[in-house]
Amino acid sequence: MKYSIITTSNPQDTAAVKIPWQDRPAGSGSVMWRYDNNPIIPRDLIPCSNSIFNSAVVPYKGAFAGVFRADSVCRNMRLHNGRSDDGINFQLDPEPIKWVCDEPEIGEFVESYDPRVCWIEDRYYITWCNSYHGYTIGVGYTYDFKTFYQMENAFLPFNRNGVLFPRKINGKFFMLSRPSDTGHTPFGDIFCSQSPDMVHWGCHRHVMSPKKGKLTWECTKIGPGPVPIETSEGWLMIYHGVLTSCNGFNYSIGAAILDIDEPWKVKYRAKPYLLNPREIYECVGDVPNVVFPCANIVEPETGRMAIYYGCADTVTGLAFCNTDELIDFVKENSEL
Ligand code: BMA
Repeated sequence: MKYSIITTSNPQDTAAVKIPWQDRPAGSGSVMWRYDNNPIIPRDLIPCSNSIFNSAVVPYKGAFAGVFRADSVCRNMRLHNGRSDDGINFQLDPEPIKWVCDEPEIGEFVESYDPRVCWIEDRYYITWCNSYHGYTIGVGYTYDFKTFYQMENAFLPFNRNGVLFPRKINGKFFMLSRPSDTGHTPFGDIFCSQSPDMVHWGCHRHVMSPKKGKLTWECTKIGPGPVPIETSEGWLMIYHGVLTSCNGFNYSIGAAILDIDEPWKVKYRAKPYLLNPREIYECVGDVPNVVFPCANIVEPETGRMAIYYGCADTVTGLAFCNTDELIDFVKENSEL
């Protein structure tokens, strides 16, 4: 490999699996390509679900585990625990996760969505968009994907897309997020915050704004996607960007590289998107024209990367890229 991958998910759990993979289709010049049997998770995999999308998967004990957003047929947004032997075919618990929480004020939430799962030191942390008098970032953890513990919310409302870095930086936990409003938020920058204990968050720093000025794929708002990957070139951050067309929001996937020690500093930012809504399952669904990445799994030896993304707020898709190629793409097409 040209660049090295330093921190991804739990190294033992990552080494113990064969990550989902398909070679780039013949004739394609795209830096990111789709699994040819997408979507991998249908909207009605469990009896109560209207849709399953924007979900997080990690290698876990020789197989794959994850936390999944399943909106119910009553259109309540909930998080469900799930498993897979191959990272492609999943079984989900039909009942939502019941969090263990010492603080009833925090535990009584009504909605939860868009989870991310991040291995740090000794456990898998989960961050999600949590309702507490408005949406903010919920935080919890699990050791075994059986018992889930809920901690304090990270921020005041309104905030979405809380994404942890997979190790402490200069002794602190770091989290990316996207402050927002009460509705569908026609704006949004990525910020990063620091915490000594995963409870108290501060030292907030601005990372990136949408590309305003002219119509770009990310001119309305941007938000962090999967857990950033530590590489020899910096933190590789995959994110979503939104443009407002005459038909409403259109969500694509992009990438940037952040400084290792001061990750609010952007070193490179690819001008083109990596993937945009164009397949039928990305363009037709409850919210048309959405590709929304929430997880990636990387094989450090080969740089193969599998990306899990929500499609049209309805089903879950899988895409692939090669980390060396993605880093070169971001560097060669960078415009800050
Ligand atoms: C965002 C979130 C995401 C969703 C997206 C497109 O605000 O609600 O869960 O995928 O909008 O609807």
